[in-house]
Amino acid sequence: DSQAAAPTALDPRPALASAIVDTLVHRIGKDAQAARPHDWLAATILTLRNEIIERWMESTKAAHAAGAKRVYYLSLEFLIGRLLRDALSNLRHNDEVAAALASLGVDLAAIEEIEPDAALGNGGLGRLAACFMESLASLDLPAYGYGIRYVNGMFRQRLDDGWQVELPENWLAHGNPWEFERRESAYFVGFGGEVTATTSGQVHWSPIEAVEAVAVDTPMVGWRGKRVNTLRLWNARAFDPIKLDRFNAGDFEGALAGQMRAETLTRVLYPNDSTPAGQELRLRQEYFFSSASIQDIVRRHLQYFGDIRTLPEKAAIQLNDTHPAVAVAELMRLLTDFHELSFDEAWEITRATFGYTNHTLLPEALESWPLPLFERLLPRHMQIVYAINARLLREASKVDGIDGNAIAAISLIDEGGERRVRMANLAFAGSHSVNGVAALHTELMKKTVFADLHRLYPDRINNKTNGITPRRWLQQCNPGLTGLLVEAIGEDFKDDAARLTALAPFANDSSFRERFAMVKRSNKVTLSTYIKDSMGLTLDPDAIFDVQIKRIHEYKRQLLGIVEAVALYDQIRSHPERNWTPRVKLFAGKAASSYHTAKLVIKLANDVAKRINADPAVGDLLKVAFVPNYNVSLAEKIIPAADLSEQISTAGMEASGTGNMKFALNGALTIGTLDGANIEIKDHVGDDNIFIFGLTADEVAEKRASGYRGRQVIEGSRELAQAVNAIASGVFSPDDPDRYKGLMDGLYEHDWFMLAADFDAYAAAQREVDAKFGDTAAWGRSAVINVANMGWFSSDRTIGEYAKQIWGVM
Ligand code: 26Y
Repeated sequence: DSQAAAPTALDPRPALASAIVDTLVHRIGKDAQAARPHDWLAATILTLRNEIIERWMESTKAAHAAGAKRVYYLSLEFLIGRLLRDALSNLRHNDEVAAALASLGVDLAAIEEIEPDAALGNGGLGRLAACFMESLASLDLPAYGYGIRYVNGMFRQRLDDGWQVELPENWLAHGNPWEFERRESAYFVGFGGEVTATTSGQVHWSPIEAVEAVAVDTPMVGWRGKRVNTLRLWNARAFDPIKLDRFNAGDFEGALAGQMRAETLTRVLYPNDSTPAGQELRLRQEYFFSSASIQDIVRRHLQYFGDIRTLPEKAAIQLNDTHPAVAVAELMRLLTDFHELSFDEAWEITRATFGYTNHTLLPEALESWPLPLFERLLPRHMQIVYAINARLLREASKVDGIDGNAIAAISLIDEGGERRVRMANLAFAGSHSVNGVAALHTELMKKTVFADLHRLYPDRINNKTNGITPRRWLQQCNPGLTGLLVEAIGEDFKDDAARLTALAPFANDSSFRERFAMVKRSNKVTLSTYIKDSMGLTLDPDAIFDVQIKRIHEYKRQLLGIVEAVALYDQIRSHPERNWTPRVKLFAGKAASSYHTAKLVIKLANDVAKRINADPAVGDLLKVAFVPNYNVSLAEKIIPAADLSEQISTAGMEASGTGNMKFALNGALTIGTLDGANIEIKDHVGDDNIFIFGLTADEVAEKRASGYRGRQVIEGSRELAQAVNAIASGVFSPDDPDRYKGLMDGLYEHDWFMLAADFDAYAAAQREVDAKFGDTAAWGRSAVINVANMGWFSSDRTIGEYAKQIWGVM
């Protein structure tokens, strides 16, 4: 609450403060005395929004006037997080607004903190889409993001006695001052029904069911407010919201059933990361948003350019994984059934317009739909898929070296067992560019999942190593480090992250390193306060902060980190006389609600933490914490405070990783495997400034092929055996001693993720970390060198490559 009085003529408040109060009064309907923090938040956003809207309109008009080609990023996920600080910082209004609010007795940081996190995504893929939107605007490229306006985004994670409990997160509870509903931009999206053809060959699809897709727009502000682009999210509505005849007959539920059914479509985000949802509702969501987006793109193109044949010259559509792959068939449908192009011409336009990005090679994450389901829901698209397939297989059969097995692998239809439509093959065939998200991942795409399609179209697969926006992931989340960088090398790096290389000489400047270390320590103190307040756990800010935060997944090997913590615990207890480096191990992340093993890993981390944190024999030498409800905002708090970044996936399994980039940019050293973008981080920061351990992707493949089992390795490693057996025998779960028996048996019997195989190398690398952390100068030098060399991982660089090499817009 504020003690501030309304401005008077005698005591005129600076313009901005008056504007905020004016908004508060006239838009929110409260005065400064009655306003609650949420009212101040809304008033601040609405005031700031005026400037954003003006730039937004200018950006749209300029693109129109120039007849510019537009980029369309189709993604079922946009993990954008909070927007106020982002907009304030990109518009360079932070200090002004903070001062204006302070004059009204309001703390900007406090209201920033109550803005809900827009969590319309699961993890890496969704956050990448958000970084890309910001970079597109920052590079002044006309672009639209298309997705779904989920009412319930990612679930909120609560821990009950260490077990994950999922709660709905209602991010729209207080309304959303950032969004604009565009009722005039609404489209018909049909499902089911049948397809008929006239004698003249005219095809007609009569859906049995339909919903209306209504656009809701959010402005995406680029760096220095150069440009504001649109994130267009679709809302589903019934055409006939209430059946009055039924209502009047007393059937209230029946009267509203259509509305309910339509709204269900955009109600929740599927909280599965890399484990296919498989349900009909998911396919409906995919088609709903793909169809609305393609209709919108085609309508805009015709309105501006008049001729559908020029679409590829004026529109580049990027598919964020296969989730929008049905858009390929939808564009084909519009071009052939409505714009009366021949199949061949439509296919050429489609392929020239689409690009497809693959984000995972995990076979279980590759989307495919049972053919009967696809056909029932999308009968016309099924026909189009068959037609595309016939053409594709005809082309393939003409190529030397493509045999029957290769044909079966290339086909859009998986014929092994229950017939299924392969969305990755559809996306591949329907695009002129197919890219991976890190160098290793792209090479593995060529060798594994897409080997046969690659032989057929050897020029199609290309690499675009991921990036992160340095605005959110350096400037906004780490003002302390940003200020120090400005003192050292000036402001240039803010416009071009590659200029961070100017920092390199400061690695050898001891007084700079001391100031750098002070910033890190201060960030650690801030995080410790948060953890103390939220979890009641006291941390030593001089300990090494060792952090693994990401979705919980077996291939990411949180279990390896936990087992190593147990081994370290055992070592500290056995050798208290040694000179141990105090360590805080932080974990955070969500598990898909149906992923039992991942949930058990969360419980184990909590059980281990409970026991270790309560053991006076280790005291401050080792603390373990699982921080609940990991999301973008929590990442913004944790990453600037990290000393050590854990990137320890089984080699060959993490397509890229992007958290790895955020940590290194904020001066943490990486301990990691030769996987995903870790390899490129190593190349940029240098071997001496990163801790690489473990099997390579090739070695993992060899071991798997040769029938590797964990047992031999565990029995040959005293440290590992002791830790695994302690966990298996219930040392950390005295209330249920067998809780982890199955989990540990899995390591003996299969160990698909090579935890045992990599354990000794990992433990040895951790002891190297300890030694280096004890050498303040050596650690500080490496940390500074990391920051200096991470500019290449800016998503501006990534988007520049997409723009030049895939989209043709730069
Ligand atoms: C099919 C459906 C259930 C599904 C939903 C979400 C499948 C996959 C996903 C999400 C995948 C994902 O987030 N992949 C990550 O993409 C990042 C951005 O490219 C990579 O950095 C990261 O390595 C990869 O796991």
